[in-house]
Amino acid sequence: MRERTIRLEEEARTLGFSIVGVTAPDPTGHIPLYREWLRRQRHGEMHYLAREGALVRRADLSTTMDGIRSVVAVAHEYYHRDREEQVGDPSRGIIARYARGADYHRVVKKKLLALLEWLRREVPDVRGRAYVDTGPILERDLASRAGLGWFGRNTMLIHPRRGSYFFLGLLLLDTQLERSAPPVDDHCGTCRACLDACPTGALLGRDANGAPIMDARRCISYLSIELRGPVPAELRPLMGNRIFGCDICQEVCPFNARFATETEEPRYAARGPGQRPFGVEPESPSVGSHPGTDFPELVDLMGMNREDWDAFSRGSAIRRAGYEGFLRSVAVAIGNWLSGRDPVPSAAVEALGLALRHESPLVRGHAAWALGRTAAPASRLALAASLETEEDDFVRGELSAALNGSARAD
Ligand code: B12
Ligand code: SF4
Ligand code: SF4
Repeated sequence: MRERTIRLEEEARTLGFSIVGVTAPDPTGHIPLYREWLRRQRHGEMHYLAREGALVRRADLSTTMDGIRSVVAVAHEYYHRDREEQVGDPSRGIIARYARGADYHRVVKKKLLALLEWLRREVPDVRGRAYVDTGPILERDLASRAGLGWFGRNTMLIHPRRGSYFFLGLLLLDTQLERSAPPVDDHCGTCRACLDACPTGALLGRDANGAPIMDARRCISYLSIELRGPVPAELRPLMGNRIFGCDICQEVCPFNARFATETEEPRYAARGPGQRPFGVEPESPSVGSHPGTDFPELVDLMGMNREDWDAFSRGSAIRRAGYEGFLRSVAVAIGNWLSGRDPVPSAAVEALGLALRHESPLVRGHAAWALGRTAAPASRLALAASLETEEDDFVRGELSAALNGSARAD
């Protein structure tokens, strides 16, 4: 059994998984914490996390797969370095590293299925199921038990010599494999860098049991990807130019500073403007024009129509935000760029002025908020003109607040 586990780990590494571990499918002891997290509404509008049937499945893997006997956990790394000159530029949007290239769900799942195929040559009748963020499974819990890392204060699973820039994937199997490595001890020590750096105060530290707690309703990743409605006004200025996801609590973690290495997976590289996503065949409909995922210009993003969005988000995890949700975050970022700037970048005011006529009230409302971040005459003119014709109550509220100057920092 030990031999087989070793060979399986070797095969997983050949497939590109840098960390591999095996654990038993015992029920987790962490459901009380999970329930408490839900009771306090810290999951926000992620209702799929709270469905009772799914909770039962999270608690006990045997409800997901009959006859399950082992779990293989793998890590697939996606880190790539940012270009210095782009990082501090507020006229560009930051897309979290994990979403700049091809959709990881597909990439990791395909590799997991290849691993299962390999195992079938050793154990012909083995049954297996692959999961990558695709089912009600506590992936970090299982991966920590398989020895892939510890739960950092930022709630990420961190490996002591690889950091945390990796996706997790799981293979549930009905064959017995030997457990490979013991769980990793907590290495956070007295460090609090992630708690101090989180701009929105989403990280709440550890509870009495030592579990790291996040209020997802405040996390930029949640606000820019999962939230469907308006971003709470008090959180908008704190999002800066993070338009999809957020890496701040990983960027400041000393284990990433020390160990993060460039990914070897070419499909995770950022896409340039107009580039076809991986997995989209040349004969499929035109990729159209889009600004790319490598620190794109906010003004270009704001001008995307639905076709551009389709080309931009196809085959990418970015699609989850939806067209309107994504433009909402872009508008917020432009507002943060405009704030306190004199003279104001006229291209930004123009882009927002056009967005005041967008078909979506969500986009129009956030464009109004963004224009309200500056007292520039062009911005006030656009807001006042819109208020005369706007009929949607939410947008009218945003226009009035913007004209009153309540969104301005000065
Ligand atoms: C919902 C979700 C989110 C939500 C909520 C995140 C959160 N921290 O809970 C939002 C949208 C905010 C989010 C953001 C991100 N996510 Co996310 N997300 C998930 C998802 C789908 C479920 C997580 C979940 O159940 N959360 C609820 C909490 C309560 O559960 P938990 O995090 O597992 O916490 C456990 C511990 O608290 C533990 N516990 C309980 N008691 C105790 C006691 C002790 C002593 C200890 C140590 C632990 C412990 O038990 C809990 C339950 O198992 C998972 C995939 C999956 N199916 O697991 C991906 C996942 C966690 N996300 C991932 C990623 C990459 C991200 C982002 C980095 C993306 C980005 N750049 O924007 C950010 C990171 C933000 C952050 N700091 O967490 C990866 C994480 C990989 C890793 N190395 O950890 C996952 C595993 C997806 C994947 N397959 O790769 N995500
Ligand atoms: S991802 Fe960003 S907003 Fe969310 S907890 Fe980490 S630093 Fe805070
Ligand atoms: S930044 Fe510090 S406290 Fe936060 S997860 Fe990393 S080591 Fe732990």
